[in-house]
Amino acid sequence: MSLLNILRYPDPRLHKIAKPVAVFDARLKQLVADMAETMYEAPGVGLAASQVDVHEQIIVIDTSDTRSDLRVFVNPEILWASAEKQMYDEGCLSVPGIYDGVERHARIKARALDADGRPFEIDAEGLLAVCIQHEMDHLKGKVFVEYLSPLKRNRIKAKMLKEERELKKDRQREMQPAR
Ligand code: GNR
Ligand code: NI
Repeated sequence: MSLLNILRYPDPRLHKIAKPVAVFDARLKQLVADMAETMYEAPGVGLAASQVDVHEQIIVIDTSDTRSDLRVFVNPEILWASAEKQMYDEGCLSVPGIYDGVERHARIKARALDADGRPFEIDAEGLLAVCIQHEMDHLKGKVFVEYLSPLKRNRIKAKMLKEERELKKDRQREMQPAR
């Protein structure tokens, strides 16, 4: 098991389109295990492979209070979405510290494959429905801040780039011998 590095917005690699998984082998199972470990450690309720620079259609989600209900979605599809929308204050591990309202379908029916390649269907509402839609956006190269106004998005981008510069400085300082 190992923790994976999570790309931070506005990293251009977050906008790559994920390809369907064709082979359900040990490599896929290891990647899913590492994504789950990374999600739980963060901590987050979901993680898309795109966020760890793997551009394949793989998502892990756990919206349970006990953090003991891991769901794996490979090659997910939305089969049905309610006309009714819901507004939810979203966050993203690729945009740490930013939370804002996004409107999405209130209920969905989705189809996906599990880590063994077996198909399943799921009806979702509430946070799970939000999370599935948020993660499927990542696979299409879309980050939730793209639903916000250009003004908000540009402020978020500037804040993230400033933090990036400060993180870089900190990392360089760590590399210096103690004085
Ligand atoms: O941890 C997460 N919380 C969250 C809260 C509201 C709506 C969506 C999410 S997903 C996010 C983890 C993440 O960035 N997944 O891509
Ligand atoms: Ni996210």
